[in-house]
Amino acid sequence: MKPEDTALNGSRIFIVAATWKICHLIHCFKPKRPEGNHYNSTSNDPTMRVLILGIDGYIGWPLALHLLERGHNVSGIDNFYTRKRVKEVHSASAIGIGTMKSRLNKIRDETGKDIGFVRGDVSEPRIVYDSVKKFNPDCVVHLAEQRSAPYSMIGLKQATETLQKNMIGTLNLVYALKDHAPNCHLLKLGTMGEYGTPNIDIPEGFFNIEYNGRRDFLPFPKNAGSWYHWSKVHDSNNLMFANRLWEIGVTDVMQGVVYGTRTDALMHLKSSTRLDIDEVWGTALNRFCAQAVAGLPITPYGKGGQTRGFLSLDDSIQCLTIAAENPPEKGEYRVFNQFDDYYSVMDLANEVKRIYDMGHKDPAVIENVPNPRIEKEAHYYNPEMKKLRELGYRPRRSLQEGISEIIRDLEKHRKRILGLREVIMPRTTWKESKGLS
Ligand code: USQ
Repeated sequence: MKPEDTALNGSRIFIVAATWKICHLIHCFKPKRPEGNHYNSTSNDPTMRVLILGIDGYIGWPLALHLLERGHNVSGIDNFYTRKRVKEVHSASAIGIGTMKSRLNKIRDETGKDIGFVRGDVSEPRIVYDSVKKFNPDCVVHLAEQRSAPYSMIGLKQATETLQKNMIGTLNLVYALKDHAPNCHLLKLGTMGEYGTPNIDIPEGFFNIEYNGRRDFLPFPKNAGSWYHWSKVHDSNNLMFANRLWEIGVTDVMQGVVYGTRTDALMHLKSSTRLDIDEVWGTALNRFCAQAVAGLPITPYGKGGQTRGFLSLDDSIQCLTIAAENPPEKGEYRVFNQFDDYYSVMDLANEVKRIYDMGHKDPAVIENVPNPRIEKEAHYYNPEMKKLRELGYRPRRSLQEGISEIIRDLEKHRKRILGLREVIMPRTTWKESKGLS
């Protein structure tokens, strides 16, 4: 894709929508039962013991419900870090989620099954060691990291916290697995942002390179754009090394920006996941929908040609489930690029406006605000995404459906969103990240 192609016009949106519909009709993804978890080699039981670090989060909670519905034994750890830090920037989830206790009780009432839960911080080695030893997981899904790029750029304190917490949590986990569950699959959430926006195609983790007449198959160079994204790069390096040392089976997921409010399991079990829309914790498409609903301008930063991979929450859960149920070989380190399609933020803003305007008499307004980040605003972008498709991933929600659902769901919480108006417009700037103060 050339730079000028990044501005997705109406016809591409239409083609994407039509192609998606056809794919959906043809493939209509049916989750297959695990074909046998080779980590559980002593039994033919296809169900797994899955430990989710960060179970209270946007992805952690719906993933727990989905895995539970698929018959797996699910347990989780969380220290409510996101709840606490979101409150600190005077924000809150746009959709109320209740306490962990009330969530767990409700799921028990709905399903008759329990999700195990430990309140704790994975940057404390004892918490990770005790949980791994006690639960003896077949798979650990590690989502318990500080996940906001703007948060990591507020200042030195937040940058330090992000780098320390994220890297130490992952380090604790690989040591705990080596000592107590060496055959467990580590499914770790990284980010497409690790690659940056190079002027060549982005492979899935590794690429063939020839230099001075010699060839090798090497990790693709990383070029992240925030302390947060760099923390994930450092994690990936540490995971590759732990894998080399102790043969821990790792899936390092390079995930794009996730959007949406719904998954099948959330709907069946009448539960909700958090949805952040403020300038620090909210992400692009969710924010654009919230801005339209709040009557605020939709804010593509700068020229808006920044192009990223996106996927719906439902697809994110589907992909993580596929990865968990199809573990790597013993000793394998593999990288999955995880997104449905890629779009420029300007195209997404236009699409949110188009969909919002169809159902409302006051049209949404788009305002290209000065970019608070340091990033390219027009660039080549062509990441590969083959491995998950080969394992059966088929997008289940189109972009248009996702946007309509977010707008509908947010409208039910309009009053709550209006209360967050002051924290929606961007304030955290990369250049002015605070030092010692
Ligand atoms: N952006 C706007 N307007 C907004 C908000 C964001 O134009 O109001 C732009 C940003 O400048 C950026 C792009 O949208 O170019 C994506 O920003 P984002 O805030 O939606 O996402 P990002 O900071 O990259 O991080 C999010 C998640 C992170 C995840 C990452 C995937 O917070 O946990 O790893 O998406 S990815 O972007 O592929 O690296």
